[in-house]
Amino acid sequence: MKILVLNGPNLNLLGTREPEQYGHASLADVETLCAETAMHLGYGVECFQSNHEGELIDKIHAFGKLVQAGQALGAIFNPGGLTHTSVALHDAIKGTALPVVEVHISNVHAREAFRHHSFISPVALGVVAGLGIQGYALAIQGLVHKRTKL
Ligand code: CA2
Repeated sequence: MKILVLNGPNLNLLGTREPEQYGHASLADVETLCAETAMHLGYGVECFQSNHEGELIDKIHAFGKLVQAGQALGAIFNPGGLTHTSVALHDAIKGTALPVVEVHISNVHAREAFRHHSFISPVALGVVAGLGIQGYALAIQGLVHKRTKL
């Protein structure tokens, strides 16, 4: 049984710039943390990052089918800057009924006003923000708890 760890635009840059905002860990570190967290809960992960909205949508569609087939639990999703702009990602999550926990490394509500609105939150099971990369581990725990009542 798999959990999708989905990261959007520019998150491949983690660990290279803006450490005051996003810390020092790389995307590979995030993915290792997610794999270890999921493994302890009895799940596997598929990790995918893209800088392209359409590729993220295709992955959401594919995982929505896997969830319907009972082969995946849902997704942890940091949509990056697309959080604040993308009706298409909102529609993809809603249209596939993919269970998603939205994650942000930084506390988007303590930043610029344009980061305060999310198109993803209304179609997410829950939201984690401002807890650094540990938020990904907490999001996996939350997804498993909400979906299995573990
Ligand atoms: O806090 C988060 O996780 C964000 O989703 C990160 C996005 C930002 O647009 C959202 O408002 C909040 C930006 C991702 C870019 O990540 C970088 C990491 C290192 C260096 C440059 C960008």
